[in-house]
Amino acid sequence: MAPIDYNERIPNNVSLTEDRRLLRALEDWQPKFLEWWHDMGPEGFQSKDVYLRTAVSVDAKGWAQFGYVKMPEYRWGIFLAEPETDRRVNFGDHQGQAAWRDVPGEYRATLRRLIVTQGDTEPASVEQQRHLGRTCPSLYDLRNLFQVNVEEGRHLWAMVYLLDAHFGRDGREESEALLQRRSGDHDKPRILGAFNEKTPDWLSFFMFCFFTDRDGKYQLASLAESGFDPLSRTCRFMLTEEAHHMFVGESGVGRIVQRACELMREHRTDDVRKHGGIDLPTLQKYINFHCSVSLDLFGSEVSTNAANFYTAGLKGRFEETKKADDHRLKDGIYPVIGLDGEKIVTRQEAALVSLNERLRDDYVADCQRGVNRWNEIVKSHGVDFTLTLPHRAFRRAIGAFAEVRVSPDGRIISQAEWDARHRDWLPTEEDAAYVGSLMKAVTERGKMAGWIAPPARGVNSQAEDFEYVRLT
Ligand code: BYC
Repeated sequence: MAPIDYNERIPNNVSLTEDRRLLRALEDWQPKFLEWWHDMGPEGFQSKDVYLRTAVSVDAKGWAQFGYVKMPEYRWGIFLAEPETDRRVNFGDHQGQAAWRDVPGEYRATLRRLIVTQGDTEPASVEQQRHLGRTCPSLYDLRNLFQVNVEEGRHLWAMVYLLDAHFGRDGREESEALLQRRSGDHDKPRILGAFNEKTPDWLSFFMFCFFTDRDGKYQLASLAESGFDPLSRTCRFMLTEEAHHMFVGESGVGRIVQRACELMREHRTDDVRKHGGIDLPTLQKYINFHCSVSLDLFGSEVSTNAANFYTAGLKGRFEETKKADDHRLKDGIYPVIGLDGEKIVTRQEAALVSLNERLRDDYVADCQRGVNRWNEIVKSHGVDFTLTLPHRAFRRAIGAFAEVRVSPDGRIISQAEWDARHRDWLPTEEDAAYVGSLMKAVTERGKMAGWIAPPARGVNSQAEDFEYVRLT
């Protein structure tokens, strides 16, 4: 396998120079990407030196390289995980066949759609986060934001590579369109709901990284099982980057929880707003919002699309090859929650059409583990409060519960009760205004905003007062 070649205009480990047509297509797209980055990427800071990590190889050691980079000079490129020898299609109707190096003609449209949907989320998140730099709680956090942003940019490159390499003119058109849609735009919105929401403050950003990037982890892990080998290899490498984004989310919220608890103890009060903290009930509302938006990203509980993706060998289950069953699922069943009149019930559905719900189950269990870790912080301060995930039927816009009102603890309620109570469950304008009022940039070395605790350790073991972003 070729090492990553940083002497190329487009760094890559796919021997790009040997495919002149593809190289031309990507070199044609590169300035358009940079134009998009300039227009829609992080606002300000583009000429500043940021302490970023850059992949130098795709193995575990490849992340060792940290250094100051100006964001527009970040070496976005094309990195695929090492090929596995004799890899097979591991599930669905083609199980046992050699994994495909090229797109099977019959699945061209479906695969293209999956890749475009995945690709669309990457620039969308950069657009959503573009104003956050101005209100960073510390240089450490500012640097983490930019690391996330440049890596989402690289994930876009990853999908554009697949489109340009394997889908001809259609692929090139899709690559252009990925730069033309805009998060939240009325006329040309991003494809999936969560990617048109606003990320107006750092609490929302950390929640987004915890909940929405975690959807990314589960979707990428399912696509990493794909019988289409280039997609699998691309996603396997993307997953190594995704892990950092979830760390930013979990540790970010954890530090806010910690600060809230410190203030509660110090001032012997639950009302930490008086002391410039974010109180636990407000955090709970943000959890309810971001969790429910992200649950929608898994699609309907019962989905023939999901069944078709699986049967075709295009998108597997989380850790497909570790599961001990026939990997065809034609006869299997799976418990899925749904509506029975005014009640939420669990039904046994055919396993194939239940794949979205199964992936959502894996996701919810993973989210719960993170919430448990936040609760450990609460407990360690002797505070009596438990953060919880909302019921998965709460505030859903996609799937079986889209038409009903459900409380965070999973009761179907009337519109009147929803109207009376939703302000207790979701961030209100006042909550958003309060959180917004805390968003004042702290950019002195080693300093931290008052509503968030410092991180446990610095990036790449740097000292507390390390200059992660050189602002002068
Ligand atoms: N919003 O059978 P259904 C990430 C559409 S995040 C709007 O229910 P299906 C990242 C659906 O397209 C990971 N529309 O669902 C995170 C379909 O439309 P058509 C992104 C939605 O198809 C943070 C219809 O509803 N990757 O990487 O089984 C930062 C019925 O579909 C939504 C992927 O999503 C929604 N929420 O599954 C940066 C992987 N949900 O066909 C990055 C690729 C459903 O009727 N995508 N619809 O026109 C997929 O695997 C699937 O498209 C989905 C939906 C899982 C999203």
